[in-house]
Amino acid sequence: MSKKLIPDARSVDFQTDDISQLSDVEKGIAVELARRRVETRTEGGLRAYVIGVESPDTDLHEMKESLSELGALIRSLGDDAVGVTVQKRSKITPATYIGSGKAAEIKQRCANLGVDYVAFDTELSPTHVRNLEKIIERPVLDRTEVILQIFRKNAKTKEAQTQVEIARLEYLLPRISNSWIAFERQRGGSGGSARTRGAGEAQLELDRRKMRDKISSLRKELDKIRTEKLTQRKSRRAEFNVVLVGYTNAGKTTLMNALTDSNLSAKNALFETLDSSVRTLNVSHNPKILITDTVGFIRHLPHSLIASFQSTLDETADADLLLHVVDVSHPHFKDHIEITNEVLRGVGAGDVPRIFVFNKLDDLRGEPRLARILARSYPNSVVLSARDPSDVEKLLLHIQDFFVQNMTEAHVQVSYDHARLLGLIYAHARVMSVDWEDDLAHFHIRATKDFLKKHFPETLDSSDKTPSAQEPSEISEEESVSQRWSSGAFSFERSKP
Ligand SMILES: Nc1nc2c(ncn2[C@@H]2O[C@H](COP(=O)(O)OP(=O)(O)OP(=O)(O)O)[C@@H](O)[C@H]2O)c(=O)[nH]1
Ligand SMILES: [Mg+2]
Repeated sequence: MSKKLIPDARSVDFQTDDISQLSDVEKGIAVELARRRVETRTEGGLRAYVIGVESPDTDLHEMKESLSELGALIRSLGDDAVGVTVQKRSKITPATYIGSGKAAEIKQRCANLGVDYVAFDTELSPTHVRNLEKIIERPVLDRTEVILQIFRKNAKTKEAQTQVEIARLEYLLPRISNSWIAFERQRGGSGGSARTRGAGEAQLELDRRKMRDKISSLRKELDKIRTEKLTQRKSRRAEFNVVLVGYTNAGKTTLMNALTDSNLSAKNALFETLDSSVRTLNVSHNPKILITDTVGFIRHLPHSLIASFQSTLDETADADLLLHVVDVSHPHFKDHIEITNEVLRGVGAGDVPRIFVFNKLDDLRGEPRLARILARSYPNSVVLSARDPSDVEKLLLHIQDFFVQNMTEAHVQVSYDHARLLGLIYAHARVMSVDWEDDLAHFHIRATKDFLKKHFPETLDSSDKTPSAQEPSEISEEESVSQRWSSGAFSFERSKP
């Protein structure tokens, strides 16, 4: 059963069940209170109504997918999406985004369906939200706000909570102005007296300053946490670092659990994981191989969230290998690959070597050939089900294979004059240590054999100058891995958990 937000406003002396009987002032306050309740609740169970807008240049496929994703985001909050309206518009209405007639229609529909809040599948300006709330008489959220709420609900560690709180306050900062002035003006009657207005604006400035102060103190806290994390990350420099990346709900955590016998929370929900976790892979290998599970991606990921999750995403850019996990049972998995690639490029991880892990093979109803097509189209990939232990073993071998075939350590010297080469080292190799001496820098690096072959061929012996495992081969990747494994080319053993 849904909890009714608007009638709850009676607990602060609204005398009637039916908000339409309230005066405009009371309605405004009731909606404002309902909004605060939606924002600060700790449980789901609300009823949401979803709105999409179709313009002449809208890509219909993209719009449908984005709308159904908004429904999934709402379900991940524990709420129900009880209806949807898509309005066709040739242009956006400046005051209300959708037409005011359509907004009035939506108000009626929401009243009939007992809706608690309306979620727009777009980014709304503070003015849009204020005007829409006046007409619809319910809290109006945009996609970013829904995502922020999920992040808030799922952040468990101090770092993730601080990152989310910064993103939330930054989102609210330009918005409190309107809600506060509207709230104050409603309190002072329509338009408000000059005195009320003055007081409201002074209060607004104070609130904004408080918010900015809070953001900067949270940033300082986050910097401290990051410094500690950086120290931890530096201490992991000697190990190989693998990071799981991919669209949200692709199965990253399920794979992490299967690869490392862990028990992290994996659910059919979006953004279940926000806090990164590091585990050791169950293989005896020197150096150790560490694996990190982290936050997933989605289309239209708010910029404020990307910015506040920068340090988490830095781990991705710093990795030796990415496992790009893809849910192939999803009809639009190719879009997910593109969106993930785009975010990876944006955080500077575009060039990190990667293996595609096409997951949920067991759920590929009616597509028996897809596994073969994928393996052929993506040479450096594994097609599997995270639920099948023999498939997980196969992935483990693939990861080991990658490190044996591709990565090596070397000592190289570069003169200060070679700024470009110095830049390339920092961009494409892992610097284990560096000693500056006279006009030479002595590096101890770990890099792909391809990188060394190109820039420091003298560091490789002749057997390493053969083509790398990254390049597509005549036989399928799967076959090549198992052949090399059975031929005893590896020095790995599956270690006891
Ligand atoms: N059928 C099937 N379901 C899977 C498989 N792998 C994962 N799942 C399910 O997919 C859902 C999402 O799995 P997670 O491991 O939480 O996905 P994630 O990528 O970590 O998701 P976020 O942390 O939310 O970004 C869960 O319900 C898993 O049980 C698989 O191989 N086959
Ligand atoms: Mg996860």
